[in-house]
Parts: sequence; C-alpha cells; structure tokens
Amino acid sequence: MGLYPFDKFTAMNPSHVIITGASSGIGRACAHAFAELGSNLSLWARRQDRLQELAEELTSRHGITVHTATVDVRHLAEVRSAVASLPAPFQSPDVLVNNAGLSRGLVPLQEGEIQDWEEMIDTNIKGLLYVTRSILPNMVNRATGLIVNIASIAGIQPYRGGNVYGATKAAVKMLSDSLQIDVNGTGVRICNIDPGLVETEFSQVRFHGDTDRAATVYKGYQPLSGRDIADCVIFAATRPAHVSIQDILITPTAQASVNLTDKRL
Ligand code: NDP
Ligand code: 8X3
Repeated sequence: MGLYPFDKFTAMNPSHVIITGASSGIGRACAHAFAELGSNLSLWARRQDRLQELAEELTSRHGITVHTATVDVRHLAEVRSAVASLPAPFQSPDVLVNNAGLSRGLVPLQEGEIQDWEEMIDTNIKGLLYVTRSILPNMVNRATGLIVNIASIAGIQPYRGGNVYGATKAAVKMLSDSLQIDVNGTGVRICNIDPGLVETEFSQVRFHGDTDRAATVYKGYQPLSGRDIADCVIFAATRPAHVSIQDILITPTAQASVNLTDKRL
C-alpha cells in the first residue's frame, strides 16, 4: 500500500478531465487524446460552436460523456459560474489541463501595445489562476488529481519581441514550481510543460489574423503538432499515483533553443 489512497503502482486511467482552450490546437489535441483513453471531458473555450462540434465528434466516436462550457477565463465570474455548473464528477476532475492562452504581437517592448499586454496577462496568468483556484481545493479534499500547466520555452529563454508573452509564461512556470510546494503531501500532482514551436492557430492569433505571416513561422522544418504535446500530457496523466512528472521541455528536433531553429527554406 502506498502513501496515497489511489497508489497501486498501476497506470492511472483518468475518468474526468477538464481542458481549457479546447476549441483549437493543443487543447483540442488533448481532447482527442483523452477521449481515446475513454476519459469523460469538460471542454472550455469562448467559441462554443467549435466545442459543440468537437463534443459531438468525440461522443459518437468514443461513447464518452462530453460537457462543454463557454468561458472566457479572463473573467472570474464566468470561471466561477462554469465551475458551479459542472456536472458533479467534474467538480474534482482527475486532470485539469490549464491550456487556454495566447500571444499578441512580436515587437520590442518599447513599441508594444498596452492592450496586447493586458490580454496576455489577463489570460495566461490571471485566467490560469482563476481556474486553478476554483478547482484545486476539490482535488485537495479528494487527495488526488493532476494539474497540467501549459507554459512555454518562451518562459525560460527570451527572444526579441517575446517580452510580455515570455513574462507570462515565466509566471506560469513559477506558479507550477510554487504549486509543487503548496500541494506537497496532499496527493495532488502538478506537471509543467514547456513546448517549443507547435503548429496551431497560435501565430495567427499573435499576428492578429495575418495567416500568411503566421504560416512562415512553421516553414522550412517540421514543427511539433498539438498531438505531440497531448502525448506528453497523457504520459503525465497515466503514471501511477506515486509518480509525478514535474517538468517537460519539448521542442521540434530542428529547434535547439528559442533562438535557433534549423530552417531549410
Ligand atoms: P491556439 O490559438 O490554437 O489555441 C488557444 C486556445 O486557447 C483556443 O482554444 C482558445 O479558445 C483558448 N483561449 C484563448 N483565450 C482564451 C480565453 N480568454 N478564455 C478561454 N479560452 C481562451 O494555440 P495553441 O494551441 O498553440 O495554444 C495553447 C497553449 O499553448 C497556450 O497557452 C500557448 O501559449 C501555449 N503554447 C503554444 C505554443 C505554440 O508554439 N503553439 C508553444 C508553447 C506554448 P477560444 O478562442 O475559442 O476562446
Ligand atoms: C510559443 C513558442 O517560441 O513561439 O510559446 O514563443 S514561441
């Protein structure tokens, strides 16, 4: 018998999972990956039409229960109301994937748009905190649960124009490290993931809808896919209860660091 009530040295099989930012990219890929495991899902984002379409696809393909919530994580009242409306088993999920996030702009700080900064800070830091504060006490009470925070290589290594985005992701990493200490002894696990270049809608959002510019970010090498990140999340989520995957840094093979990617254009 291990220290924690669910510790059986066997793989965990998450039955209820919340994913924020599930309407696109990494979050959507996580939804597919957990659905393949048979996990029931609560999918959060602002674009309800996309969540609905995804929910119908996953339900019919995998026979799981999929709940959706239209939530802007920047607004505490929306987060609280989403949590209050969750079906009971999702109130204390086996896994929470804090994935909702974005970057806006790629200019030196002296030219930065205040509105872009506020959107990144409100979403990537405050939104993640609002969701975590609303769900974590239930995990602590149940003495089990895993929170996966999607940070970024940009939070570890700076690049020109990445300033405020990088700062928000450095904050996520520090929150993950702090949470390791705060939840120690409760049975709850924290996993921080720092992806490098992943081809999603991320750059379209960063460049305010300029799809041509966004496409150039992923040209000349093979970027990561959302699925590559989802595989890391699944690995962390399926370890036995006594195993904590604290940190993962994952890049395309072509990417040595945030400032060096081998592009054969
Ligand atoms: P996408 O733009 O494809 O997906 C972002 C997701 O976040 C969408 O589902 C979007 O949903 C959601 N989202 C954004 N703002 C909010 C909000 N205010 N409230 C609720 N949901 C929101 O990008 P990625 O999949 O790449 O990004 C996912 C995470 O991965 C982000 O945190 C990003 O910083 C991080 N990351 C991405 C990397 C990359 O290279 N792509 C590398 C490292 C980290 P909707 O618009 O419907 O609300
Ligand atoms: C996304 C990776 O390097 O484009 O967080 O900022 S990067």
